[in-house]
Amino acid sequence: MLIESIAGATAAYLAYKAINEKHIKKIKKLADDYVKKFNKKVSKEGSVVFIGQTNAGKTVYFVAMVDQLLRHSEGKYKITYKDSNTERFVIDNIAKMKKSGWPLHTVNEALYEIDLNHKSWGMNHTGTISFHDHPGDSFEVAFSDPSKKSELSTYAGDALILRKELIEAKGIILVIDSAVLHEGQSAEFREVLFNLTTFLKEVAMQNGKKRIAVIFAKADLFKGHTDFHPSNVFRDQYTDAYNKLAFMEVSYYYASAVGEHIINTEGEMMPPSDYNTSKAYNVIEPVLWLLDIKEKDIK
Ligand SMILES: Nc1nc2c(ncn2[C@@H]2O[C@H](COP(=O)(O)OP(=O)(O)O)[C@@H](O)[C@H]2O)c(=O)[nH]1
Ligand SMILES: [Mg+2]
Repeated sequence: MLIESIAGATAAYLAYKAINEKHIKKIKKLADDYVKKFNKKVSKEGSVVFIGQTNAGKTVYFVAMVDQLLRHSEGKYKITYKDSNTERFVIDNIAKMKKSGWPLHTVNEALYEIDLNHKSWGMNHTGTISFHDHPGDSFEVAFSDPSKKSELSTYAGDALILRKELIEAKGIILVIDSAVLHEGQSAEFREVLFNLTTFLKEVAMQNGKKRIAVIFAKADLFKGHTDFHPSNVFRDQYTDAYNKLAFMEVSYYYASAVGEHIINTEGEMMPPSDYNTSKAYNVIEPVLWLLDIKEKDIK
């Protein structure tokens, strides 16, 4: 474990340097070596991949999305769980939410994948949606300022894999907590966004444009706040990130995986006791757009 994290950290440190030198190929090679050496899990090339800060709402969004995709397929497309672990993860977490609970925070690293098969122009296409769940803050490690981080962070190897997955992705789903935008300036969020979007711009310049769906999650928290528009706040307060994302093909969505919430007797915010994913909104549109099944909404 220690050897692994040191090797991962060294590789990730080299990758940080490579980022500064703007060598996307080099990062990929370092990640490939690391994956091979330690037999690491990595999402299938050409997948739609999920990213976002810890607590942004990725797990809740992913399980609601899969559940809604299953309900709405109606012959337009077919959903297949890649493995029983993914199926169990989705079913267990949806069951938990139906009992007015939230999914547990990630304890073990896991890769959850589903295939989405659809027909267009008489041809069959399969897209894979990958949710690579990391315990801890590999996203933050991957995109925080390298000079401020210990080179020997346990998550450095994961951070390297995350970059490789972004380079190889067909499309990206970036989940942002709307509450973080609503609360105002966050230095940590700003830094992570700056580094992430610098990286994505570089990927776009070197490997070509790809689609990214930015999800402002937990919209139900701001029901009735008609003057709060997360995409405007994002554009006005994180202008650098907004401009860099424009090097990709970007679409913004304001979404809720629960549709509405309740406050329980302990004063905690929970999914309603009659929860089902038909109440969720903007949870399948982004992925259908990323996989070319649905046109981007005209707003
Ligand atoms: N009100 C509301 N809260 C949410 C929603 N999604 C997530 N949350 C809250 O945010 C927490 C973290 O969500 P989670 O999906 O585990 O975040 P992750 O760390 O990005 O996977 C949950 O425990 C909930 O408290 C949502 O759609 N609405
Ligand atoms: Mg999670």
